[in-house]
Amino acid sequence: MAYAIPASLIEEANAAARPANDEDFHALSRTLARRGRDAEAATAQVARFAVAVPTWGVGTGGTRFARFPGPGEPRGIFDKLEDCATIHALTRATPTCSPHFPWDEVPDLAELRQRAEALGVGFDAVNSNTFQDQPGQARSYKFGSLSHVDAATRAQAVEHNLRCIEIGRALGSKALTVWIADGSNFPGQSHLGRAFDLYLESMAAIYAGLPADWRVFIEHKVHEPAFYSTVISDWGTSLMAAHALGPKAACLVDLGHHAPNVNVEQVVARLVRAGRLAGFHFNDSNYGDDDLDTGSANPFRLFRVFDVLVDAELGKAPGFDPAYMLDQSHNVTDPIESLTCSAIEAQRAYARALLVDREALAAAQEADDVLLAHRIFKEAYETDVTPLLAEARRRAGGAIDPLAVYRRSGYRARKAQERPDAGGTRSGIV
Ligand SMILES: [Mn+2]
Repeated sequence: MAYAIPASLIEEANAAARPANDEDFHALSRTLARRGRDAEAATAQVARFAVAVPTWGVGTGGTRFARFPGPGEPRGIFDKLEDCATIHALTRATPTCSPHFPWDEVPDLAELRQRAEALGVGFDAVNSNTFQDQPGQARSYKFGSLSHVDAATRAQAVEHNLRCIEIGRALGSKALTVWIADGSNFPGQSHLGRAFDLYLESMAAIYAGLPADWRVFIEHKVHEPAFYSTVISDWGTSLMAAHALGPKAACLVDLGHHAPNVNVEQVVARLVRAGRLAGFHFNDSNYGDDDLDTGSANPFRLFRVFDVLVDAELGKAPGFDPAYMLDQSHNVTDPIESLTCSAIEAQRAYARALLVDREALAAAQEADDVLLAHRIFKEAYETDVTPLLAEARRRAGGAIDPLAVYRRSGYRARKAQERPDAGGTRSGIV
């Protein structure tokens, strides 16, 4: 029987931590009441907030230089599901995982669905992979996939995406996320216009295979691995593609996939306005697609993104039904610890954004009172919502201090025994 953190361990730890958190939560409630904000309402909303964990995120990541595997790493999708369930048990914020194919391929999809259900984990968007070659693959993606100049290679990439939809249907997923690495490294290497046309042609074939209640998420990225041009480089290209494909296509924003200094929250606002925001991949970055832990380097930027998301949620923006996922690489930490803290950081930014006094903000904006508008905005960001998040978790059956409970449980050491080292790769990104 695979080890799982017992509910009793969480309950015991919560009993010890509760008096202090109750005190802090009541103090915060009073502070917020003075500002006309309702701590109870925000707590209930935070409890409903959910962010998916990518199955590949529970394994140790790497850079293009090296990978430093940790003990007890998941050996396959069934182990990954256990780790995803553990994060949800601690945080109550990650009820679903986002699988990736062919990495998570198994012979029996019904078994995969049953195992996930038994662990209480659902399936969010399914991710396809045409950015690397698989063993025995007929044609290489070295020079592209959905936009490859060779029709047979494009057809192979389309087939793979259709297969992902088929897998997703068996798992109860409702969306396919498509990120392609297609692009060029040399000026002149690729016809920039034709590459986009070929992409649209391929995507139209994938779109035609979507069930009626499915969506396809287009994920753009300005650079890497192609460093001169990327076919789906930015939100404008992504929106053009979504419009060309139809109403089931929407644009996915990943925090690290933009040129330096791009105002990401404004990109989100534009896509909300267009009714085409598919969702958001949370991580953090200093330079590019760093895939640092969510909120670790620039929590204010994360808050600014959430401000737009909450504004859309409260304003009931047409078509606003975003899928949220953590998308980050854990190179030097225990991935479960990183994902646990990241889910909480996403909730933290969400809670702070809920606390923005939007009426007062709108009035200050209308009055051209620049600094007052900024102060109203900043006041919400500066609020320490830690006790509110802990209270939301406790009420949902999670841990007041998830990291402490995880470490006390000895989960990783137990998994190291249950999951002997499979001798996997130590090379970089694989
Ligand atoms: Mn992403």
